[in-house]
Amino acid sequence: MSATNFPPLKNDLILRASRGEKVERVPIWIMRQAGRYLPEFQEVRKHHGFFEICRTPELACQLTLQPIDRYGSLLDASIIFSDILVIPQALGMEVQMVEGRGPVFPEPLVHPKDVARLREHVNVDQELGYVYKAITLTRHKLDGRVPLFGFTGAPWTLMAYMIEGGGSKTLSKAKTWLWKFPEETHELLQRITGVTVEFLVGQVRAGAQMLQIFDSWAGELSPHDFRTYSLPYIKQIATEVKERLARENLEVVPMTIFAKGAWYALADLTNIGYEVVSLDWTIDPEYARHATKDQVVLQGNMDPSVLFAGHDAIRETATRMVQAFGRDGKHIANLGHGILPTVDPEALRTYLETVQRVSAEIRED
Ligand code: 1CP
Repeated sequence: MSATNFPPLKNDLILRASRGEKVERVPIWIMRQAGRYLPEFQEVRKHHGFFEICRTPELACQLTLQPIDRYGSLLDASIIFSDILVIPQALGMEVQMVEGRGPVFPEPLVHPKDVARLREHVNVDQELGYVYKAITLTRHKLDGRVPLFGFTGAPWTLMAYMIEGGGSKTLSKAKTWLWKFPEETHELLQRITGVTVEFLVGQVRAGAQMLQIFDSWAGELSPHDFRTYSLPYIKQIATEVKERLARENLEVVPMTIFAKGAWYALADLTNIGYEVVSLDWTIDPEYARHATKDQVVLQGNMDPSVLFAGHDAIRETATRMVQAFGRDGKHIANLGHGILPTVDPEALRTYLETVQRVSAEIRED
């Protein structure tokens, strides 16, 4: 299937909002919107392994479309079904998805000498070509209903997984590297950054219309360590991706940074090449506007757990959120982190409906 001649886009609300244009209502999508809370996802998962799905373009496409088919015009974007851990795999590490535990690396990096185990030269297009194929297929199958996000993990978050060997409460092993082996840490982060730039450009070439970088573990770092070990690479990614896209005559797509927990870094995340800064629920919208000097579009940020509290609580919290971000636009609604696996899909519907209704009302006033 060709990465050209895609069907025309019928809903470009999120693209216009990302570029700071005044739009008729707040666009909305949900982090991890294709996932375990959907019975139709569980059904497919019964028959296929997680990474098998990621590597099979037809299956990845099918799962990407599930929330779009279910919620119809209530969603304004789709995100390709994949995982941030495909980059460590492309670097040569084994990652397994273990039932009830999540991702597990059987042989994590223990000491900087283990970095020699990583592939020296990664042919990203070859290793991750299955993601590109899934993106191209999905762009055709979406038939222009909504734009498609490509994504990746930020270098710090990926490095942390590669050292911890999976999820972790303290990240003490990964953090120890920062202070004990700072030079080797920078070398590793730089290698991950190079692969990431290549991967993001490839996703746009394949048809991705926006890009999001997930720094899910940013909030585990002190402000000093975030500025030393995460921010420079996040910045390099945006700069190089945009230069490369322009040079290759590809669309210079809007980019979103989600540095979860890094409320202290909002000013630093402004004007480093990202049009959109995604907020977790601990950040007050007014504070975020002030810290970013109103120079970026803000995304977020309802606490995902509100979706367990019943339809009234969802409506009340969603209304307050839309109002707090204000009537001047520059807001893309989402949750403050990924949707949780035990949420009732109808609770999500109430959230989506409320945001669309309230945001259209306040723009009309
Ligand atoms: O619609 C979508 O958003 C689906 C695509 C998607 C995305 C954007 C998946 C599918 N994973 C991700 C990103 C991702 N993966 C992040 C960044 C976002 C975040 O902070 O939540 C992270 C940290 C991961 C790593 C990961 N993969 C975890 C977290 C483990 C931990 O505790 O640290 C888990 C549980 C996974 C598996 C996974 N990825 C995606 C799904 C649907 C699943 C569940 C797998 C299953 O079926 O068992």
